[in-house]
Amino acid sequence: MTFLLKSTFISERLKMGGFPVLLFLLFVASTGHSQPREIHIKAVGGLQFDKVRFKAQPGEQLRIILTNADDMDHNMLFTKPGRREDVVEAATNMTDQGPELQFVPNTPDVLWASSVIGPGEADTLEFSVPQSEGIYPYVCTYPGHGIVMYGAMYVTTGDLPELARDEHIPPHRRGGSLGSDADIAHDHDQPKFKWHPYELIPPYWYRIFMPESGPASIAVNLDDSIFYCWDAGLCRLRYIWVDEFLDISQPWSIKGDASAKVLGEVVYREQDFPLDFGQEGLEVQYKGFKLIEGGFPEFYYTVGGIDVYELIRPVSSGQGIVRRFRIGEQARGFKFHSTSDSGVTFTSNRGSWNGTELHINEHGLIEIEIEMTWDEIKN
Ligand SMILES: [Cu+2]
Repeated sequence: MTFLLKSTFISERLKMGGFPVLLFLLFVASTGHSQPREIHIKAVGGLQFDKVRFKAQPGEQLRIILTNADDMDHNMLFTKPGRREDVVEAATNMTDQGPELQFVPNTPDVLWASSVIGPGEADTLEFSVPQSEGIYPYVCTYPGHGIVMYGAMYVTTGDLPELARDEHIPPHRRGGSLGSDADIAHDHDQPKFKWHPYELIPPYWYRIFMPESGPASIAVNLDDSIFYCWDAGLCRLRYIWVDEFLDISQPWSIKGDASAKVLGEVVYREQDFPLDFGQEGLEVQYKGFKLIEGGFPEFYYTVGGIDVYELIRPVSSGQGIVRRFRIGEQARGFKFHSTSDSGVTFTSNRGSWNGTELHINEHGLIEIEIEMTWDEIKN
């Protein structure tokens, strides 16, 4: 079939004189008869690709055969050099659209992407390797996987760096073997593999299934002692807890909607959407988040078209958090409803309190900080 098409093309070119034919024959000679080189990569237990790096020649044709040998869903995206983390963040911010779009964010940073494949399934990517040499990451953007499940395609005619010092592969793979969890797929109850043998420095976050929250939850570790769960579906804080962060072995090792386990003690649960712009039933829309001011997530959403940015940080001393809201100029004042009987003390740098309600009667851009503190939990 392919041959036939090429013959037709040549015969048409022949009518146009010798020069294009020569060019075309050169083209056929260089690429026409070479099959793409096949590279087999498996998604395996412990959120990893069995192959964490490989070398490719500039311009070479490749066929990547991705097989899912794990017991949960995965995908695989190649990104432009240095763009892996941005792509993972963009995938995280897809929320509701994510599953439909195979968790592939719409950004030019994504070069090629597979579909989400379930256990035992496979998908194939075929492409010409870029001419420009560089390190092209590949990553699984299934929720919660991107921070650990990745590898690197080295487009180079030179040598690869020493494995132990390769910054472009997951730290736990620099020893040269898989994450030594061969039996995790058969042993859900006692995962032997530690997900993060390297130290994570807060603030950091997981996009993960959380108890008492919607499917689009983000769990944030503020400072290793204060943590919160933010629901990106409803655009609101769900709860705050202290002492210890999460047990994440369950949602990462079992297919389905198992939740992470909150390890510490919950000190606050917010009962309702806290902002009141004086109108019922305003539509709340999640827009994404950005890491700012020391790596803390600032959430961006709209309420009836009014821009809201919410940043949560720990208080500088003691037990508590500061929530900074930046409200767009479309607002004509608003109220903040604190959850009563929560055992948490609320103070703010502007507005006036009326019981559990904070009234802000200002127009234009408003930036307000609300401090929430609690007594130390005694164990
Ligand atoms: Cu994955």
